[in-house]
Parts: sequence; structure tokens; C-alpha cells
Amino acid sequence: MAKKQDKNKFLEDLGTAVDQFIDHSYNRIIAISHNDADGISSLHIIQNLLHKLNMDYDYFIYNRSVSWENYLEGIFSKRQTDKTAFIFTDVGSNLNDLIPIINKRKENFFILDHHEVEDNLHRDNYPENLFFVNPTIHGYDGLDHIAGATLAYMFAKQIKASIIKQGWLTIIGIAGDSLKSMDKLKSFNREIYEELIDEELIEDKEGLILFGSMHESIKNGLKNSILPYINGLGSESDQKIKSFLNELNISPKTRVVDLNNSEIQTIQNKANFNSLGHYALLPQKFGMLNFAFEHALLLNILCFKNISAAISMIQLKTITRYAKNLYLEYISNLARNLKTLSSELPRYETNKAIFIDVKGKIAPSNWSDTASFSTVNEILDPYKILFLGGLEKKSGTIKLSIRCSRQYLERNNGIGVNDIITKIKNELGGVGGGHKLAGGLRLSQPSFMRLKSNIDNYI
Ligand SMILES: [Mn+2]
Repeated sequence: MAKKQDKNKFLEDLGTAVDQFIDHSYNRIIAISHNDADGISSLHIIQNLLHKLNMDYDYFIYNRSVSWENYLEGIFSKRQTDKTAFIFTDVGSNLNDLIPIINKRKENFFILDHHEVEDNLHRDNYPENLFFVNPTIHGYDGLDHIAGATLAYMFAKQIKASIIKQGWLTIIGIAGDSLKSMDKLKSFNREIYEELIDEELIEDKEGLILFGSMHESIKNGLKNSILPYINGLGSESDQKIKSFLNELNISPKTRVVDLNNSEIQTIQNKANFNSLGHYALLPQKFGMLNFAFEHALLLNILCFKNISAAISMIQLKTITRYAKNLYLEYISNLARNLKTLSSELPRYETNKAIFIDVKGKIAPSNWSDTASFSTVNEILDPYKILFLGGLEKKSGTIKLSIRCSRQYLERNNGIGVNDIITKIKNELGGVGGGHKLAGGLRLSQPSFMRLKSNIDNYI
């Protein structure tokens, strides 16, 4: 984690991939990307590039539900040729799985990813037909410093400078992955962000951040903001929020983005939160899609509900009614779950861990997002690992969403959720996995009881 950043080495990798792509004149491209907002934005950047280059391409979305081997088997054609290139964006850092596959193929593989590489295989072991660009091996943080879409944009722009016009897509990827206000962007994410502001391709604004509901009235904003979740107002009745605002002489119908500074101050003081920051607008899009964070969140929701709707939404200028309904349902459920989590639920807490049984209180399909947003909102103690979940009826196993905060990582030498999951699996069995901040695990009921009674030995 503390590895020193090496900008030159990273740019050298990028340059090698760019040169290879330009020099080789491929006649067919297959683009593969991840099923989330960052992945869809990355894919669309690459599609725009290939379109500009008049190149023939297909695209596929990888949701990690099958192994790379099984997945690619369905895509590879019998006739192999080095005139075909694969471009992976926002996926593809599972080199232990991919290298043996790539070794057997004639096609060229460009992997542009910002997820951490599992085992740092030595570069000498990379096949000749692999062009691997991943800033995390050069000391960059895949969330704060560079999104998948940022990397895809940097690659595309070096090949075709006019891709800058589609640069706004990058901001959707950044907003979807970083879950932060835009003033907190760093490194390449920040550089690209500022470049796009200068080119007037996006707009940067300062104001009250109520992510999830920036496009709404202040009444709905306070009610359904998920970043921050506002304790005391989040998911409360319209009546309660209206009287809160009326007392401050602020019309509940005022749009969040139209609040003036003194109104913002009054609201924050009275509700006891602090959420001034920068947000990005996309001038190409209207209504809710004008707001980068909300646009990204919508894509993330659609990716799980209806992947083709996600892919078409990124090309639309205004939202469909179908998508708007899904969005509203999602966001109000999430705000309600955060309220449930911050108040009612009994928990079992040790020095290092918090267990919360949400069975019957929160729908299982929402466990994972509720866990994630409770962590980014610091609803629970940020120095403890969260185990959120419960009994899953159909399998008879305990399903857990496990999360930790960045503060936790810093205090514990970077030993995060994936390391803890590995240790638990080794000693108690179960299936699961994840990355540093987030993961999931299924355990038998006896194993879960042993874990709970002995948790501090696992972390
Ligand atoms: Mn990503």
C-alpha cells in the first residue's frame, strides 16, 4: 500500500500499449468491460475511439459470475489471428487466471484496469501478446487516484486526441467508483477533471452535497441523500422534514442546487452535519442525468437490474420513466436501510468487530449496498470491521457482507477485508472473497458461531 508512486513507469506501460495499438493495425476488436458505472463509461470511451477509427468491434460485459476461462470460451473464435485485439477495461487484473489463457491464444490482449492485481507476477512472466496497464502496480490507488474510465480515457486520447469531446464519460466512471465529492479527487482523476472543466465539457459547482438526490428539492434531498445519510432526517416523513425546513424559513420546494450560502449554513447547523463540497454537472445531459453522481448511481443500479438499460442509458440525454422508477425505489430503500442500521438493530460488538443481524429487517438483495454505504457514511465505528448479514433460508448458510474503512486499513497496516476472509476460510471453511475494503462470505451456522465467539483472533 505504501509503495512509492512511479509515474514514469506507469506512463511507459501506457505508452507501450498505445504504440502497439497504433502500429499493429488490427482489423477486429473485442472490448470487454465491467458491469458497473465505471465499466460502462470505460466501454463507451473505447467504443467512441473505435468508431472514430472506423474499426470493426464487438463488446461484452463481464460480471464475474463465471471464471475467466468459462467466460472467454464463449467469446473466442476458432480461428485465431493476431489481427484481432481484445481490450479489457475496468476488469482483467486476475492475472493468475488470465495469463495461462492468453498464453494459448494468438490475439493481442490490452488490459487497462485499476483493480489490484492478486499476486504480483513478475513482468518477465507476461506473455508477448499481453499489454498490461495497471497503475496500482506502480503505487497508485485504484479508487482515489485513477478510475477505470480515467485510464481508458488516457489510452484513447493518446490514440485519438479528439476523444476529449467524450471526456465527460470519464467523470461518470470517477463519480461511480470514488463515492466522494469532486474536491477530494487526486492525481490522474484530478488532472483529467480539471482538463475537462477547462475544455467546458463538464461543469464544476460548489454547494451542499446530498448525493443521490442532488437533482431534487431540499425536502427530498434531506430525506433521500445517501452520501451523507443525514441522521434524524434521512428516510423520515415528509411532514417531519417540511416542519424542519419551515422552522428555518426555507421553502421545502427549493432545489438543492439553488440554496444560497446562508440557507446551507442554517440547514447544516440545525441538522448537525457538514457537507459542503464540489459536484460535477454534465452539460450534454438533462434532468437527473445532468448530475454526474446521480447518473453514475443510476448506471450501477441498472447494471444489476437490467444491463441493456444501463448500456442504452449512457447514450441517452434524458432518463426513461422505467429507469427513474427503479432509481427512486433504490434510493428510498437505501436511505431507509441506513436509518434502520443507525438506530434499531441489536448488535454484537467486540474491540475489533461489529456483527449486525439484519435478517427480516433489510431485504437480502440490499445487504451489500447497505453495508457499503454505512461504511462510507461512518454510521458505525470506523475502527471496527463490519459483519452485516444473516441466515439465508434457501441455502441454510449465513451470508455476510464484510466492510472496513480506510481509517481501519491505515491503523492495521493495510490488512483488510480480503485478508480476513482468507484467514476465516482457511480455518472455518466457507466461500467468498473481496478486496481490501469490501467482501462477502458464506459460512455454515456452526462455523459462524465459532467465528463470532472468537472474532478478535481472526482480525
Ligand atoms: Mn472501476
